[in-house]
Amino acid sequence: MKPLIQKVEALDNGYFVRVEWEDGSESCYPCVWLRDNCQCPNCFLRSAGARKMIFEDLDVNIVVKEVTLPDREKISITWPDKHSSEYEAEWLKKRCFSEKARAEMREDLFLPEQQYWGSELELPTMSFEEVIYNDESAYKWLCTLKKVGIVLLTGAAARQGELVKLGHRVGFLRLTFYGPTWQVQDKADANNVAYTSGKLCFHTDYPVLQHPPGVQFLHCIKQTSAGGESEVVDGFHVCNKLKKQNPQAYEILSSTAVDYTDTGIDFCEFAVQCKQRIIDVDARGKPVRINYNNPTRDTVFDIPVEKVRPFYAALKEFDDLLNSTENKLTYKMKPGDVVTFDNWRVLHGRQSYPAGAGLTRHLEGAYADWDVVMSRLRLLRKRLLKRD
Ligand code: OGA
Ligand code: NM2
Ligand code: ZN
Ligand code: ZN
Repeated sequence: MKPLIQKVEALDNGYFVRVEWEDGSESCYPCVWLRDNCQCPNCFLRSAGARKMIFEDLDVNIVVKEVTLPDREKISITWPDKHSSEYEAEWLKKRCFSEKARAEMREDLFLPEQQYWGSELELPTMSFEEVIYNDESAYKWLCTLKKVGIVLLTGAAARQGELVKLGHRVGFLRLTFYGPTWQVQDKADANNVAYTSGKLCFHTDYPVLQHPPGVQFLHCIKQTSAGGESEVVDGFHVCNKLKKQNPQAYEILSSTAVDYTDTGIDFCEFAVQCKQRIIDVDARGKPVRINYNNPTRDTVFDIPVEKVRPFYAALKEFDDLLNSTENKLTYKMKPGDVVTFDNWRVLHGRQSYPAGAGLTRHLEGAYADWDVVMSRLRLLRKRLLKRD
């Protein structure tokens, strides 16, 4: 159902072009934007889908000389320097500047809708095999991962290497100082608290990196009989609760830069330092990323002395909410389970387990970036729905 144009005219001394659609609705386009986005081969490189025109050649005060409607599926503009541009109706419609059209485009591109959850969540579960081999399953997996923040995949082999397959499925994994994939086991002289048999309180992985991994995969290869249970909690849901319960605590956690540190040797030697706000918020104050890992929070704390105790009080309130039974979800991974989750949103932890002789528990872990995961999601959607 292609949109058709009824009428086109220049407005405001040629600074705007107004398009009237077949259904009576209208869209208004600034001429500077139209000229900037000319789709002709001189201005736009089709093979790259990218602008070729250089910004220095754009007259930001440009007006149209003439605008016409050669047929109802496109408009044609002649510019004062005789350059001419054509714009297709469908292309224009998608780029309409109205609040509604922009919101639709935003939703299409970024899938911002999220479903917050508490302990009542039934872990979305899918077959690992199907996600690997079936495009519809892979698409559903990634949509749920984006919306709910967590999906359990079952039926992977109980050996190393399954996450590399999942990495190929999305594109590629994110390399860090702990290697392309990493082994969560009780290790002698552990270079990370995760590599012990101790309890891991709710955390997000790797806040010491300036761009922490967006997505995490944990594959259970061997599970201990006693202990080792997993816990997850929706960090954004808890943020909302904290904001209501104690706006000041929320303010402190979303404004205080906390020092993180990680030093050691693994994939190679490392000495990483970073400052992160535990609750990262966007310009409107909405949480966009949790950066919280107690073991790597630095002993160095670069804030004025009088702000230290209020900070701890705020963090205690947040941590208590993370651990409240109505918010957290507990489960125990079985060999062959792969939990995939939004590491910017979902905090995870594990119960301690007995440090026995020999290997009693083994998970393989890996990271991916949201850019890569969302790119795969869009490509799968395009292929499945045959659209762009
Ligand atoms: C980790 C981690 C969870 C587990 O290694 O960062 O959270 O169940 N592991 O061992
Ligand atoms: N591991 C599991 O931030 C962190 O140190 C999380 C990372 C060691 C790769 C743990
Ligand atoms: Zn052009
Ligand atoms: Zn972790």
